[in-house]
Amino acid sequence: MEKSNRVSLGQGKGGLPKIDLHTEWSDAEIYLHGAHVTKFQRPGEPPLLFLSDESLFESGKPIRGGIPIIFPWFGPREGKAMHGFARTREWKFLSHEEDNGAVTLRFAFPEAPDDFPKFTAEYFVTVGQTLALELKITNQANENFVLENCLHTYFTVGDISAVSVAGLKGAEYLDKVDNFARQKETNDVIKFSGETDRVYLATESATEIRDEQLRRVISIAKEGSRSTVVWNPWIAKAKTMADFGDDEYRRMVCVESGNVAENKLTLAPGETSSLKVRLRARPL
Ligand code: TA6
Repeated sequence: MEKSNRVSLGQGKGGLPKIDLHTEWSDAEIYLHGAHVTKFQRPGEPPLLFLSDESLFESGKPIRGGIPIIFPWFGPREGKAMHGFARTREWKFLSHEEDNGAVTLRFAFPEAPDDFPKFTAEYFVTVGQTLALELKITNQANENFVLENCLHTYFTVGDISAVSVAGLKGAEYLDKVDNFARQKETNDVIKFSGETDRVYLATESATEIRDEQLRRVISIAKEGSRSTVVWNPWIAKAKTMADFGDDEYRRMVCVESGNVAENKLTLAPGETSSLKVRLRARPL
Protein backbone atom coordinates (compact mmCIF):
# COMPACT_ATOMS: atom_id res chain seq x y z
CA MET A 1 0.00 0.00 0.00
CA GLU A 2 1.31 3.45 -0.85
CA LYS A 3 2.63 5.21 2.23
CA SER A 4 0.68 8.43 2.59
CA ASN A 5 2.65 11.63 3.00
CA ARG A 6 2.71 12.80 6.53
CA VAL A 7 3.83 16.18 7.84
CA SER A 8 3.81 16.57 11.60
CA LEU A 9 5.14 19.35 13.84
CA GLY A 10 6.33 18.26 17.26
CA GLN A 11 9.16 18.60 19.74
CA GLY A 12 12.64 17.52 18.71
CA LYS A 13 15.90 17.42 20.63
CA GLY A 14 16.33 20.11 23.23
CA GLY A 15 12.58 20.67 23.04
CA LEU A 16 13.02 22.57 19.78
CA PRO A 17 10.09 22.50 17.31
CA LYS A 18 10.71 19.90 14.61
CA ILE A 19 8.82 18.83 11.50
CA ASP A 20 8.78 15.12 10.66
CA LEU A 21 8.00 14.41 7.03
CA HIS A 22 7.34 11.02 5.48
CA THR A 23 6.82 10.49 1.75
CA GLU A 24 6.54 7.28 -0.24
CA TRP A 25 10.25 7.52 -1.07
CA SER A 26 11.94 9.16 1.89
CA ASP A 27 11.85 10.47 5.45
CA ALA A 28 13.06 13.88 6.55
CA GLU A 29 13.36 16.08 9.63
CA ILE A 30 13.51 19.86 9.67
CA TYR A 31 13.96 22.01 12.80
CA LEU A 32 12.37 25.47 12.80
CA HIS A 33 15.62 26.54 14.50
CA GLY A 34 17.55 27.81 11.49
CA ALA A 35 15.02 26.07 9.18
CA HIS A 36 17.62 23.36 9.59
CA VAL A 37 17.23 20.11 7.65
CA THR A 38 18.78 17.49 9.92
CA LYS A 39 17.68 14.28 8.18
CA PHE A 40 16.94 12.94 4.72
CA GLN A 41 16.92 9.18 4.26
CA ARG A 42 15.54 6.69 1.78
CA PRO A 43 14.57 3.18 3.01
CA GLY A 44 17.45 0.72 2.90
CA GLU A 45 20.01 3.50 2.41
CA PRO A 46 22.36 5.19 4.89
CA PRO A 47 21.27 8.71 5.86
CA LEU A 48 22.19 11.26 3.17
CA LEU A 49 23.04 13.91 5.77
CA PHE A 50 25.52 13.69 8.65
CA LEU A 51 24.39 14.89 12.08
CA SER A 52 26.89 14.98 14.94
CA ASP A 53 26.05 12.88 18.01
CA GLU A 54 27.43 15.82 20.01
CA SER A 55 25.37 18.52 18.33
CA LEU A 56 23.72 21.11 20.54
CA PHE A 57 20.02 21.77 20.14
CA GLU A 58 19.84 25.09 21.94
CA SER A 59 18.42 28.49 21.09
CA GLY A 60 21.22 30.72 19.85
CA LYS A 61 23.55 27.82 19.01
CA PRO A 62 23.97 26.23 15.53
CA ILE A 63 23.10 22.59 14.99
CA ARG A 64 26.20 20.60 13.97
CA GLY A 65 25.45 18.73 10.76
CA GLY A 66 22.53 18.56 8.34
CA ILE A 67 22.17 21.69 6.20
CA PRO A 68 22.99 24.93 8.07
CA ILE A 69 21.74 28.04 6.23
CA ILE A 70 24.67 30.43 6.11
CA PHE A 71 23.50 34.05 5.61
CA PRO A 72 24.06 37.03 5.44
CA TRP A 73 27.81 36.43 5.73
CA PHE A 74 30.14 33.41 5.46
CA GLY A 75 32.97 32.92 7.96
CA PRO A 76 33.89 35.16 10.89
CA ARG A 77 32.63 38.76 11.25
CA GLU A 78 34.20 41.03 13.92
CA GLY A 79 32.15 40.80 17.13
CA LYS A 80 29.39 38.79 15.46
CA ALA A 81 28.40 35.14 15.08
CA MET A 82 30.37 32.94 12.70
CA HIS A 83 28.50 32.33 9.43
CA GLY A 84 25.79 34.92 10.06
CA PHE A 85 22.57 34.77 12.07
CA ALA A 86 20.16 32.79 9.83
CA ARG A 87 21.10 29.41 11.30
CA THR A 88 20.47 30.41 14.92
CA ARG A 89 17.09 32.11 14.58
CA GLU A 90 13.73 30.33 14.60
CA TRP A 91 12.16 30.55 11.14
CA LYS A 92 8.39 30.61 10.61
CA PHE A 93 6.88 27.47 9.07
CA LEU A 94 4.38 28.94 6.61
CA SER A 95 2.89 26.04 4.64
CA HIS A 96 3.40 22.73 2.92
CA GLU A 97 2.13 21.54 -0.43
CA GLU A 98 2.29 18.29 -2.33
CA ASP A 99 3.10 17.71 -5.99
CA ASN A 100 3.19 14.19 -7.42
CA GLY A 101 4.04 12.73 -4.04
CA ALA A 102 6.83 15.19 -3.22
CA VAL A 103 6.19 17.66 -0.41
CA THR A 104 7.47 21.24 -0.34
CA LEU A 105 7.75 23.02 3.00
CA ARG A 106 7.90 26.83 3.02
CA PHE A 107 9.72 28.82 5.71
CA ALA A 108 10.29 32.55 6.26
CA PHE A 109 12.99 34.29 8.25
CA PRO A 110 11.29 36.26 11.06
CA GLU A 111 12.61 39.74 10.34
CA ALA A 112 15.88 41.54 9.74
CA PRO A 113 17.63 42.78 12.92
CA ASP A 114 17.08 46.50 13.54
CA ASP A 115 20.72 47.36 12.83
CA PHE A 116 20.70 45.50 9.53
CA PRO A 117 19.47 46.41 6.03
CA LYS A 118 15.85 45.37 5.48
CA PHE A 119 15.48 42.06 3.66
CA THR A 120 13.09 39.13 3.47
CA ALA A 121 14.22 35.53 3.20
CA GLU A 122 12.20 32.46 2.28
CA TYR A 123 13.39 28.85 2.25
CA PHE A 124 11.75 25.98 0.39
CA VAL A 125 12.53 22.35 1.24
CA THR A 126 11.21 19.75 -1.23
CA VAL A 127 11.30 16.14 -0.02
CA GLY A 128 10.61 13.29 -2.43
CA GLN A 129 12.88 10.96 -4.39
CA THR A 130 15.51 13.67 -3.95
CA LEU A 131 16.06 16.54 -1.53
CA ALA A 132 15.81 20.01 -3.09
CA LEU A 133 16.36 23.33 -1.36
CA GLU A 134 15.85 26.94 -2.42
CA LEU A 135 16.90 30.02 -0.47
CA LYS A 136 15.33 33.25 -1.77
CA ILE A 137 16.48 36.59 -0.43
CA THR A 138 14.89 39.92 -1.39
CA ASN A 139 16.40 43.33 -0.76
CA GLN A 140 13.64 45.40 0.89
CA ALA A 141 15.86 48.44 1.45
CA ASN A 142 16.40 51.50 -0.76
CA GLU A 143 20.09 50.84 -1.25
CA ASN A 144 22.13 47.89 -2.52
CA PHE A 145 22.36 44.87 -0.19
CA VAL A 146 25.69 42.99 -0.25
CA LEU A 147 25.43 39.45 1.12
CA GLU A 148 26.95 35.99 1.17
CA ASN A 149 24.83 32.86 1.28
CA CYS A 150 25.68 29.17 1.49
CA LEU A 151 23.90 25.86 2.14
CA HIS A 152 26.61 24.29 4.30
CA THR A 153 25.64 20.67 3.76
CA TYR A 154 27.17 17.84 5.81
CA PHE A 155 27.06 14.46 4.01
CA THR A 156 27.35 11.04 5.62
CA VAL A 157 30.25 8.97 4.26
CA GLY A 158 31.51 5.50 5.20
CA ASP A 159 35.09 6.62 5.75
CA ILE A 160 36.61 9.89 4.54
CA SER A 161 39.74 8.01 3.40
CA ALA A 162 37.60 6.22 0.78
CA VAL A 163 35.86 9.33 -0.53
CA SER A 164 36.55 11.56 -3.52
CA VAL A 165 34.83 14.70 -4.80
CA ALA A 166 34.58 15.34 -8.55
CA GLY A 167 33.48 18.35 -10.58
CA LEU A 168 35.91 21.06 -9.51
CA LYS A 169 38.85 20.47 -11.86
CA GLY A 170 40.04 23.78 -13.36
CA ALA A 171 38.39 25.96 -10.72
CA GLU A 172 40.43 28.38 -8.63
CA TYR A 173 40.12 28.07 -4.87
CA LEU A 174 41.17 29.77 -1.66
CA ASP A 175 42.96 27.28 0.56
CA LYS A 176 41.96 28.17 4.12
CA VAL A 177 44.44 25.63 5.47
CA ASP A 178 47.24 27.54 3.72
CA ASN A 179 46.34 31.07 4.78
CA PHE A 180 43.77 31.49 2.00
CA ALA A 181 46.43 30.92 -0.69
CA ARG A 182 44.89 31.09 -4.16
CA GLN A 183 45.31 27.79 -6.03
CA LYS A 184 43.92 26.11 -9.12
CA GLU A 185 42.40 22.64 -8.94
CA THR A 186 44.39 20.44 -11.34
CA ASN A 187 43.15 17.05 -10.12
CA ASP A 188 40.13 15.24 -11.57
CA VAL A 189 38.96 14.48 -8.01
CA ILE A 190 39.69 15.77 -4.52
CA LYS A 191 40.79 13.17 -1.95
CA PHE A 192 41.24 13.65 1.78
CA SER A 193 44.35 12.98 3.86
CA GLY A 194 44.28 15.96 6.22
CA GLU A 195 42.27 19.04 7.18
CA THR A 196 40.70 20.30 3.99
CA ASP A 197 38.99 23.69 3.78
CA ARG A 198 38.71 25.13 0.28
CA VAL A 199 36.50 27.84 -1.19
CA TYR A 200 36.18 27.13 -4.93
CA LEU A 201 35.33 30.27 -6.87
CA ALA A 202 33.41 31.12 -10.07
CA THR A 203 32.20 27.53 -10.44
CA GLU A 204 28.61 26.72 -11.29
CA SER A 205 29.28 23.06 -11.96
CA ALA A 206 27.57 20.13 -10.28
CA THR A 207 29.74 17.99 -8.02
CA GLU A 208 29.70 14.34 -6.98
CA ILE A 209 30.84 12.60 -3.82
CA ARG A 210 32.04 9.08 -4.62
CA ASP A 211 31.95 6.85 -1.52
CA GLU A 212 33.79 3.54 -2.03
CA GLN A 213 32.80 2.21 1.39
CA LEU A 214 29.06 2.95 1.26
CA ARG A 215 29.18 2.09 -2.47
CA ARG A 216 27.25 5.17 -3.51
CA VAL A 217 27.59 8.43 -5.40
CA ILE A 218 25.92 11.57 -4.05
CA SER A 219 25.25 14.17 -6.72
CA ILE A 220 24.98 17.86 -5.87
CA ALA A 221 23.33 20.00 -8.54
CA LYS A 222 23.07 23.75 -7.98
CA GLU A 223 21.67 26.93 -9.53
CA GLY A 224 22.35 30.51 -8.52
CA SER A 225 25.62 29.54 -6.88
CA ARG A 226 29.14 30.49 -7.99
CA SER A 227 31.04 29.11 -4.98
CA THR A 228 31.52 25.54 -3.76
CA VAL A 229 33.16 24.94 -0.38
CA VAL A 230 34.78 21.57 0.45
CA TRP A 231 35.54 20.91 4.11
CA ASN A 232 36.69 18.16 6.41
CA PRO A 233 38.12 19.21 9.79
CA TRP A 234 40.31 16.08 10.16
CA ILE A 235 41.84 15.03 13.48
CA ALA A 236 43.23 18.13 15.22
CA LYS A 237 40.38 20.51 14.36
CA ALA A 238 37.78 17.86 15.21
CA LYS A 239 39.26 17.68 18.72
CA THR A 240 38.73 21.43 19.16
CA MET A 241 35.03 21.27 18.28
CA ALA A 242 32.96 20.75 21.44
CA ASP A 243 29.83 19.82 19.45
CA PHE A 244 31.60 17.25 17.26
CA GLY A 245 32.99 13.82 18.20
CA ASP A 246 36.75 13.40 17.91
CA ASP A 247 36.32 10.59 15.36
CA GLU A 248 33.31 11.98 13.54
CA TYR A 249 35.52 13.58 10.89
CA ARG A 250 35.84 10.07 9.42
CA ARG A 251 32.12 9.85 8.67
CA MET A 252 31.38 13.22 7.09
CA VAL A 253 32.32 15.63 4.36
CA CYS A 254 30.90 19.07 3.66
CA VAL A 255 30.29 20.11 0.04
CA GLU A 256 28.63 23.49 0.30
CA SER A 257 26.88 25.53 -2.39
CA GLY A 258 26.56 29.31 -2.23
CA ASN A 259 28.04 32.69 -3.08
CA VAL A 260 30.90 33.63 -0.80
CA ALA A 261 34.11 35.73 -0.73
CA GLU A 262 34.62 37.38 -4.14
CA ASN A 263 31.43 35.65 -5.35
CA LYS A 264 29.36 37.59 -2.81
CA LEU A 265 26.07 38.99 -4.14
CA THR A 266 24.93 42.60 -4.52
CA LEU A 267 21.13 42.94 -4.68
CA ALA A 268 19.64 46.18 -5.97
CA PRO A 269 16.56 47.51 -4.11
CA GLY A 270 13.70 45.07 -4.68
CA GLU A 271 15.95 42.46 -6.31
CA THR A 272 15.66 38.78 -5.30
CA SER A 273 18.40 36.11 -5.34
CA SER A 274 17.65 32.40 -5.61
CA LEU A 275 20.08 29.70 -4.47
CA LYS A 276 18.98 26.18 -5.42
CA VAL A 277 20.51 22.80 -4.56
CA ARG A 278 19.27 19.33 -5.45
CA LEU A 279 20.74 16.27 -3.71
CA ARG A 280 20.39 12.63 -4.65
CA ALA A 281 22.30 9.39 -4.06
CA ARG A 282 22.66 6.42 -6.40
CA PRO A 283 24.43 3.06 -6.00
CA LEU A 284 28.02 2.86 -7.24
O1 TA6 B 1 32.71 25.87 5.44
C1 TA6 B 1 33.88 25.48 6.12
C2 TA6 B 1 34.01 26.35 7.38
O2 TA6 B 1 34.09 27.71 7.04
C3 TA6 B 1 35.24 25.87 8.16
O3 TA6 B 1 36.27 26.84 8.13
C4 TA6 B 1 34.68 25.65 9.58
O4 TA6 B 1 34.73 26.85 10.32
C5 TA6 B 1 33.24 25.25 9.23
O5 TA6 B 1 32.87 26.19 8.22
C6 TA6 B 1 32.29 25.15 10.38
O6 TA6 B 1 32.02 26.41 10.92
P1 TA6 B 1 31.09 26.42 12.25
O7 TA6 B 1 30.92 27.86 12.59
O8 TA6 B 1 29.80 25.75 11.88
O9 TA6 B 1 31.85 25.61 13.26
